[in-house]
Amino acid sequence: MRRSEKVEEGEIIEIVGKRVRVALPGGPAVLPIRAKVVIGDIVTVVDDVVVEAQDRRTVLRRGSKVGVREVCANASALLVVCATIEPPFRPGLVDRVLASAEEAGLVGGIVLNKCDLGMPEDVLERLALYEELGYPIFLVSAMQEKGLEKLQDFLKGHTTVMVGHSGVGKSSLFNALAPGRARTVGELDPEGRGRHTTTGGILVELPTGGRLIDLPGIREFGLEHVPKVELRRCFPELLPLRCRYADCLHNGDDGCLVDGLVEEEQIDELRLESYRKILEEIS
Ligand SMILES: Nc1nc2c(ncn2[C@@H]2O[C@H](COP(=O)(O)OP(=O)(O)O)[C@@H](O)[C@H]2O)c(=O)[nH]1
Ligand SMILES: [Mg+2]
Ligand SMILES: [Zn+2]
Repeated sequence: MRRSEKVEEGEIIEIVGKRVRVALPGGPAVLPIRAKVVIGDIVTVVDDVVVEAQDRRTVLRRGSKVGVREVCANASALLVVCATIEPPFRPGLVDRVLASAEEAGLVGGIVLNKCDLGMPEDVLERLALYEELGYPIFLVSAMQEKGLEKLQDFLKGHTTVMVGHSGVGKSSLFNALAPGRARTVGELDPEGRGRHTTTGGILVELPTGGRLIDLPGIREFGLEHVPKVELRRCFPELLPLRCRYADCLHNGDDGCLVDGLVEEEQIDELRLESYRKILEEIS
């Protein structure tokens, strides 16, 4: 007769090649997986094997040309990390990430890093717009460890995912927020290739409170998984619009109010451009 099974509940805190590091009641362990899991998943572990992911409160997805992937589970906030310069601020990427946050039901926000290099006027103007839309903005310098208090205050209440283009200072910021959990600075992000998982993601508890997920494998943030009519919900300024048709996609068709509102500067032109560009990518 088979001896009784050991059943535990754990949380996926790191992807280690084809295995995962799981936080278990008795401490973390690297275990094999028999189910599709992502960082942040609460899982059932039977006899030291991850057999099942439990129901998720949230799931963050990202689309790309090769399909849609789940990147992490149970997060509550998504911050896009940008730089003042080097690399330049890219509103298109910011819009995509914020839209992904809306879609996943996460609180979206922006971290502007490298503030020690000066603050370009046009970037500040863009940020004022995002702030008006309700997104929290954090101005920091990871290198000089400046501006971190306000960010840490925000992080306290959340499990936060940080994404951003290579070179903006994600690893530096991660190291400043979670000392001792060193991420390599100045390294190009690998593209995730794991069959079941993303490459190299990690979830850590912050000494100042809250939890942080670093997902280095992410370069694109497509929204191919969002139905066309749902994309409107991912842009808060489009929500109150009452065009002639209730299912108006705001692409300038008969009876659409959007272009008029852009003209009146009630809706930002670049935001609308981002929306329409994403809309076009959704088949
Ligand atoms: N001036 C300045 N440089 C920074 C800052 N944060 C990171 N860097 C530099 O930017 C480069 C990329 O940083 P890294 O953390 O690897 O970015 P990642 O690719 O987003 O993980 C490195 O040369 C860092 O030293 C900052 O706050 N100010
Ligand atoms: Mg990095
Ligand atoms: Zn419309």
